[in-house]
Amino acid sequence: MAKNPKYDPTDPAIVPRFSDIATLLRTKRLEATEEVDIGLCGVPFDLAVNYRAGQRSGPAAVREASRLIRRCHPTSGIAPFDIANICDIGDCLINPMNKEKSIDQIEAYFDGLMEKGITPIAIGGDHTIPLPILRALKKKYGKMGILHVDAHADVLDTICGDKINHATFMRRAMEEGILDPERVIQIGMRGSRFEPEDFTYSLESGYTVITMDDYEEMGRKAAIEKIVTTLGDGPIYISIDIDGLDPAYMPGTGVPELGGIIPRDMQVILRALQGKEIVGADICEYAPALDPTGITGVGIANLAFEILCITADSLQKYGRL
Ligand SMILES: [Mn+2]
Repeated sequence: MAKNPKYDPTDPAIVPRFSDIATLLRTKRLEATEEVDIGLCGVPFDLAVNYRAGQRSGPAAVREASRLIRRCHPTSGIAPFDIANICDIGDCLINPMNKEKSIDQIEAYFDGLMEKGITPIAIGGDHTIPLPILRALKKKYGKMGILHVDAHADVLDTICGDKINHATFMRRAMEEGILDPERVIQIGMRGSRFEPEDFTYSLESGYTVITMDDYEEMGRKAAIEKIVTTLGDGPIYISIDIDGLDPAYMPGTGVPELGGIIPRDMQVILRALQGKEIVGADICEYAPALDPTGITGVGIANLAFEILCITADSLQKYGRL
């Protein structure tokens, strides 16, 4: 199999998994330059959660869990490292003493990636980080569709009087004209609510919402059809709050909710996005201190590989390599 001459991935068939320094999906650790097509990066920010913190340690733990990942997708056959120049470009700088400065730093960092033509796949960090990421992407792509996987709709106006935190990004992004509401799909919503109206903003804005009750009624196949149809044509972003998945499989998160998406279904849903114009993605809310077995980190590394495969394929299809 021909390898991209620009890139020599670390092959676990040659270099043992337990050796060397850990990187995201075993890619080379390189600076974010114009040579990079897809930048895997960490955003170690957790200053805007209202319950259990520790998501700042997510990127480092996903690097360790990435040791398991191989080079080729088992179902699609996509070998992303043969298609695109994919690197671990390190972590976005944040200020652990200042939320507002950190949000600005994150936006500026992703502005820089856009200028260099790098498609980002970010590992959080709490679920505030999609807002500054999407602000940067909007300057390049305009309004986007989004697949938002989460136990919570993240459309509250405020928590404790605060407007930018891990429960508000899907509202702020709409207010700021970042999202095309007709191409917004939210899936996985469940759990007790603050108020009966917690989801009203989603519905009034025209988002398509598949709660876990809906998902169980309609089944995976029909849900995938709805996701694919809603996202339609044009640029899409993928944001996974890991609490969208069932805490039996993904316990290492700040706000676990019973009765979520199982990892197998999440894999199949992501595979169904092959062919879409994917412009960026994140997986957030992993708190390794709450993950004693490390299984959440392993799950996230595998979901990041799923996203990487469809993203590399997308860049090739849309002529962005
Ligand atoms: Mn969330």
